[in-house]
Amino acid sequence: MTKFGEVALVGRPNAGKSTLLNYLLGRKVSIVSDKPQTTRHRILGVVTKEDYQIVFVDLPGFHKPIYQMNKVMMQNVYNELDTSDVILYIVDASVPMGNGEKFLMETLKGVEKPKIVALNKIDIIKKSRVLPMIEEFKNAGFNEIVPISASAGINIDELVNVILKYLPEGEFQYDVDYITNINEKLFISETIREKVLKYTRDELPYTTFVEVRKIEHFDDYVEIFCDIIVEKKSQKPILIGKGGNMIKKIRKESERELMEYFGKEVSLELFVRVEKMWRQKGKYLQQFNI
Ligand SMILES: Nc1nc2c(ncn2[C@@H]2O[C@H](COP(=O)(O)OP(=O)(O)OP(=O)(O)O)[C@@H](O)[C@H]2O)c(=O)[nH]1
Ligand SMILES: [Mg+2]
Repeated sequence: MTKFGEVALVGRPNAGKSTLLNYLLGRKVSIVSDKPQTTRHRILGVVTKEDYQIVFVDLPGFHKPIYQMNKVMMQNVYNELDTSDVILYIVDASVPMGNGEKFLMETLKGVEKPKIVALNKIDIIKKSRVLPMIEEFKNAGFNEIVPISASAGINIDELVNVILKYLPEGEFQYDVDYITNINEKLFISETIREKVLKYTRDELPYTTFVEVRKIEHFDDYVEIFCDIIVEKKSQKPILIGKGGNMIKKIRKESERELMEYFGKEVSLELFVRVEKMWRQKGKYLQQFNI
């Protein structure tokens, strides 16, 4: 009998959910940054082995929503708490537990299904700090607590074994070679957004949206046209940079990564456009329901 199930990756922003998803898949499907609220979509990563298929679902970090965009993001998280078979709660063990973490912990207490805690980032903390945390989560009613490092790949095999203990029996629901729901267009926009997150600061990372306008495939190269949308006029020069150096850095690094993805040359054209309050507009928010 095979096993099949959906595992929700839940946690505070910046905990390392997307890093873990990419590690589990052995390839990048979900963008990562050191800024919170990087992931905006519900990103599937399917791991298929001979006797099991696990659908890992990467999600936006758990936060209090203010803008319409954040409400849509959080709705996806709540839905997933309902529909998944197993909750994988990823905690950044390298930072003290704040109120947001405590609130999430309380929320998860009310969810009646197998709940596994992954204490992440153990590569950068003292071992002596891990034990009391394990105790705390055990006392809070979580089924299993596994210390890991998603970026260094520590203890991930053990984590998968623990997940398998709780995964229901069932037939595979995806083709054995299916990996992710992130299509070409979304991969392009996410790659560019990752570079924006990497190089910009302050409010800009949270207020940009990348719209892919055109993708043209030629024999030996791909031509891509995108708009980077910002909310305020004053943000445009920041994104463009002195003499265009910021936008050039974003373009060059995105092109490099997209070349790997497409296996051929990529020519990327980026335009910066101002669109007030896009985070409140249905036209843009539709994109989050994938
Ligand atoms: N030292 C260390 N850093 C890590 C580890 N896992 C993730 N990180 C870093 O933590 C930061 C956040 O990682 P993400 O994977 O983007 O976190 P996330 O939980 O997906 O964040 P959101 O999408 O904002 O909810 C990045 O800078 C990662 O490189 C780890 O095991 N050890
Ligand atoms: Mg993420």
